[in-house]
Amino acid sequence: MKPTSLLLPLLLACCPTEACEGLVIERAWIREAPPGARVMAGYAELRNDGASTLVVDAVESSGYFDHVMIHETLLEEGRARMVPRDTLEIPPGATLSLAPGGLHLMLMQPVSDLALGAEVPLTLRCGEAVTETRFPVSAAAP
Ligand SMILES: [Cu+2]
Repeated sequence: MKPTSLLLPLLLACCPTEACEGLVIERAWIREAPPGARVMAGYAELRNDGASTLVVDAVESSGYFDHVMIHETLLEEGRARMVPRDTLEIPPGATLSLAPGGLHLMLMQPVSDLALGAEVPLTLRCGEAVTETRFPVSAAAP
């Protein structure tokens, strides 16, 4: 057997994508929405246990949502307005809260209705690294 034919299966099997360095996701949840809702909101606490600033630059939920945006709710002249954000930055040792009334994940166009208790896989990207987690659909914060 030629060395190259030995190497190929190894290359394919090896190297799972690295996780976002130091990222710990806690208290994740997606707010329950009425059937037919075109958008849902996801919340969590993102802690950086690593030594350098974490930059989450994309969030995906393939098979569950068409796309996911990072939003921030801002209060301007007494009115709440949602503004898209490109990234979430978490300094070392810090915890960033995604919570109602502030930063949140805007989960666009659910592929199907998600019942209370459903576990939705989400992928957070930090450059080349990815962290996969599950957000339960819930009526209130855990
Ligand atoms: Cu939003």
